[in-house]
Amino acid sequence: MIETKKLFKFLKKEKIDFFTGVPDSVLKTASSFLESKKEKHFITTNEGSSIAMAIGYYLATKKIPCVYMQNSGLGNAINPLISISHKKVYSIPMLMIIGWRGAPGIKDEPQHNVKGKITKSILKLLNIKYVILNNDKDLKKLKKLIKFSKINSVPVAILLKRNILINNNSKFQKKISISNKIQRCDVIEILLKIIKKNTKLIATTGFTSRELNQIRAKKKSNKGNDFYMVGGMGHSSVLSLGVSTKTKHDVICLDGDGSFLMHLGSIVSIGKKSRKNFKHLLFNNFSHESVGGQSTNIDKVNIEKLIKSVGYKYYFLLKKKREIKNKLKIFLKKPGPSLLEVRIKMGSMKDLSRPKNLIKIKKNFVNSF
Ligand SMILES: Cc1ncc(C[n+]2csc(CCOP(=O)(O)OP(=O)(O)O)c2C)c(N)n1
Repeated sequence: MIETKKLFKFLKKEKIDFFTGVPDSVLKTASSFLESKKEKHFITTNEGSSIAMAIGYYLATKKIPCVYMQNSGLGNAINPLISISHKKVYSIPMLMIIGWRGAPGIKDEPQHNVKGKITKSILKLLNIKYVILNNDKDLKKLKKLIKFSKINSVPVAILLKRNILINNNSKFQKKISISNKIQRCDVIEILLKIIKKNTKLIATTGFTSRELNQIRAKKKSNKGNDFYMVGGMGHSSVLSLGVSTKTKHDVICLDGDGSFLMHLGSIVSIGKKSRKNFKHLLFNNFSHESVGGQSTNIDKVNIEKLIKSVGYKYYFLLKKKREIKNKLKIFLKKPGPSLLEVRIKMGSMKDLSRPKNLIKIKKNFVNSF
């Protein structure tokens, strides 16, 4: 195990003091630590942007930036990593800290097992040297690796498994709290009761999928068919678009603000291509709650103006618990493309399970048309 503060102190000594990335539960303590370093830290909307931001930082300072991400975000990062920072293109040095979900030997979810198994191979293919940090002693290897990055002007990486980075200093364990009363599950429970029988529900990565799945397990409603985006964060809306253009039934995308922003360009496709049956329900808690509650930077965004400017017809806002049913009914009745922003507080259902048997889930969904 490595104390988070110690790692950052070490990086500072190595003159690495600019950080950008997308949060991950494995790196939760690092996020908390960085929260106080406003000037030196920026959360981008996706991992490709983090790499690009880091490249920009290097170009302007000649200093090595640090990019952090979950290994599933390597998919987003790969384009600028290959096409800009690669040794044979612009040769840009940087240090990546990668949360290693699904590392061999560690029990994890199917989507993480797939990526976890090939994470080292991906880095090898990209010619990115890495160290696996397990304890303080490994910092020596990291020192050498950073030197290699500087001398050869190339990206290098740290792989961190779950529970390696620890925090014995509770001072920087801050929780964001938003003062209103709605919880995600309150809305989902009512939604399932009032939708039409053949409605298709597509839920985003993290707690939204898990809560929808858990509420289904209680068998309180048999209306609607679900598809859970256990991975592919940020793509639930455009996947819903794909479904909605091929069915007459209502298609509701249950999105999160982090996910909504991750591939924001999708709303342009939705505005252009979607039909009346496309409904976008955005659970906005201003944070990446599923991985620790880090900010998504959506606080200054005028969501209504944004979506209307790309062709959505209606925008609704739900803030009060007593209005849930009414607002949902109006949202479902009005033709799409439309978006209902639900301001939710942090907090999820207790003992939250995860969708199991994904092939069965897919079969049920496919056969529901
Ligand atoms: C490409 C990618 N990057 C990062 C993650 C890790 N991750 C899983 S859920 C999540 C937060 C999602 O935030 P939001 O959409 O706002 O939903 P909330 O967690 O608040 O319900 C993150 C960052 C991931 N699964 N995939």
